[in-house]
Amino acid sequence: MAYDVKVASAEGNPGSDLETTLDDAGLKNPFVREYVRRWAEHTGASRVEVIGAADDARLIRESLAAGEILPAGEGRYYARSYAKDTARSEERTIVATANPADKGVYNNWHSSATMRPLVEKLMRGASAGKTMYVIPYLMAPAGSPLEPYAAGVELTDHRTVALHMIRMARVGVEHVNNLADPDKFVRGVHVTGDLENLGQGTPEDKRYFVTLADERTILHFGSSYGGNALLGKIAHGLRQAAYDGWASGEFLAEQFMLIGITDKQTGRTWHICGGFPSASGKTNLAMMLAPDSLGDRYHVSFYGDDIAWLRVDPEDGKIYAINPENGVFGVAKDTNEVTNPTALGSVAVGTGVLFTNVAYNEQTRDVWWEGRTPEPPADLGGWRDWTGKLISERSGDEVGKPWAHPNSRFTTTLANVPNIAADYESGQGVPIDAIIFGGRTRDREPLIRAMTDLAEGVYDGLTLGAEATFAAEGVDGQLRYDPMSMRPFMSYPEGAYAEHWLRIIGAAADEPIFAHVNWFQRDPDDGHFLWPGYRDNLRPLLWLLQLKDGEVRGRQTPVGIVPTQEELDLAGCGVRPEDLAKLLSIDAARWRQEMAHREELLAQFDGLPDAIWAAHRRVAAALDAEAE
Ligand code: OXD
Ligand code: MN
Repeated sequence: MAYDVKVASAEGNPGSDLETTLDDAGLKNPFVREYVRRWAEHTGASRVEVIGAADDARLIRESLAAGEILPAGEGRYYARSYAKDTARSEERTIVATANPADKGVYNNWHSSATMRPLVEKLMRGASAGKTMYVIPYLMAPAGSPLEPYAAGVELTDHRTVALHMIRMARVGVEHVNNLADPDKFVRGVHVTGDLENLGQGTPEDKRYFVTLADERTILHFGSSYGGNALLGKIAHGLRQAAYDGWASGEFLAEQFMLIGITDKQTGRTWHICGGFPSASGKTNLAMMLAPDSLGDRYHVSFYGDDIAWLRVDPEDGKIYAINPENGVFGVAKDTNEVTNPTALGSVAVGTGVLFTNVAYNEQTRDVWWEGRTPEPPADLGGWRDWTGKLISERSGDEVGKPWAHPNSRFTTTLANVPNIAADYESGQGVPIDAIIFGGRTRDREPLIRAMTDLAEGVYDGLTLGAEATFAAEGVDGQLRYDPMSMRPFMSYPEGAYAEHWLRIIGAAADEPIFAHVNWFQRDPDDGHFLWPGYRDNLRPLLWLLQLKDGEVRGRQTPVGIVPTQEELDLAGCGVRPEDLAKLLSIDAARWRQEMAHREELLAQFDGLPDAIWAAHRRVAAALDAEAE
C-alpha cells in the first residue's frame, strides 16, 4: 500500500519508537511532542499516528476496509454511530476553571481541581489496543490576526473522528510547528470509551465533556458523536475561544452564521453574521440563494454556517469576522432542493462528504433522510434505517418511525459549497455591516426589527430564544432562552459576557446595525406560515442594509425599526398583503407578557451592565406607553 504506517512501538508500549513516529511525521514542536508522549502513555494506546489533510484518502480506504464507513456513491461515505450516541449531551458538558467566580448560569461550571482527576482517571488505559490519532489543526484561515488562539492538537482514538476533523478544520503539522509561542495551543484529548457500557442518560452516566478553559485543555470521554468528539469545532471553536476572547479582551467567539451579499450593479458587498437557536434555520439562511426575481441583481455568498470570531481592526476601526471552521457539519433532516439546494450541491458526488445516521441503501448505496423528498423511496429493497435495521423487516410500531435519526448529519468541506465566497480563506476576515438574531416564534416577533443602539442590540441577543414545543419542553408560547444562541457553549458568566460584547463592538468606529428576524410567524386561525421564507429571506436583509446606509427610514416601534410595506422589495414574492401587514405589526400586549419573562431571565445574570438593564427598561416603558 502506498502509505507509511507509523507504528509507535510494540503493543501497549509506546516508547522510543514514538520519537521515530513523530520525527517521520515532521512534528517538531517540543511541547506538542511532550503532550503526545504523556497522553499516549496515559490512555495506553498501542499505536500513534500523526495525521494531516493529505492522509484523507488513505484513512478513507482503511475505514472502508474496516467497515467503519460504507460507500455512498462516488466520493461519498456513510457511517452509523452507536444508537445511544447521536447528539451533544448538555448535562454532561462542563466548563471547569480554578476560579469559582467563572461560574455562570449556563456554563455548568465546576472546579478544575475536581474535574481534571476525575476525567483523567476515566481515560487511563481506556485506549488500550487502539491507535491514537494526533490531529494538529488550525481553527482559522491562515494568516488571521486571531491565529494565536486558533492552534490546537486533538488526540483521538477514533478514526472516523479523524476523518471528520480533516473536513472541519485545517489539519497538519505545519499548523503547530512554527507557533510564535510553541506552548500556546489548545490541548484536546478525546477518548471514545466503551460506548455500550457508559450508562448514557442514566444516573450512572460515565461520560464527561470538560473544557478546562483557563488551562486551554479539553478532555472529552465517552462519545464518538461529532458535537462531542470534534474538539476543534465546538469545544475549541466556541467554548474555549469565547473564554480566550474574554480573557484576552481581544475578540468574541459566537455560534453565528456568516454571509456576504453583493449588489452586482454597483459591485458593493455587505457582510452579515448572526445567531439562531437550533432548528431556527441558520444553515438554510447561511446557504441561501437570491430569489429568482432578484438574482440578476444580487448574489449571496457563503462564509460559514455555525461559528464566527469577531474583532475590531485597529487600522480602520471596523468589526471583522472569520469563520474559524473549514467545513460544514450540517443537519440532514429537511434538506432538499427547496429548503437548501446549496447544501445538496455541497454533498454531491466527489465531494468526500461523510453522512452520519441517515438511512442507507446497501444495494444502490444511496442515502435518504426525512424531508429529502416528500415521501420515502417507494422501493424498500436494500434500505436500512439509521440503526441498521432493514426497513422491509419493520413491524408493528416500527413502521411509522423515521428512517434517519433527526440529528443525522452531513460533513463536507467549505470548498464544496457551490456559493462559497471567493475570499473565504482571507485571514483578515470580512467587515461586518449587520448582526442579526432570530428565533422561531409563531406570534409577536415581526419579520424584522432593527436596532441602531448597541446596548439594545446586545440586549436583544441576550434575550434570544426559541419557542418551546408543546408539552415536553416547556410552557406553550414561552421561550426557551438561548442567549446569543450560545446557551450550550457559554464558558464564562453572562454579566461579563454582555460587558465584553459592549466593549468589543463599542470599540468599533463603524458599528454594525443589529436586527431581530423571524421567518416563522403563523396565522393563528389556520396555522399557515405568513412569510414564504428561504430565498425570500434576502428581502428583509436588503432592507436592513439600506436602513444602515440611510436609504430607507422604516417605522420606529417600541421594539425597534420595522420596514414599511413599500420599503421592502417584494418583486416576485408570493406573500399575501394581509399577511404582510401582520408581519410588520407589533402586538404590544403580547410583547408586554414577554417583557416579564425577560426580566426574570436577566435577573439571574450577576453583574449585568447597567446599559443592558437601561435598554430593557426603555423597551418596557415604550411598550407600556403604546399599550395605554
Ligand atoms: C450544534 C452543531 O450542535 O453545530 O450546534 O452541531
Ligand atoms: Mn451549531
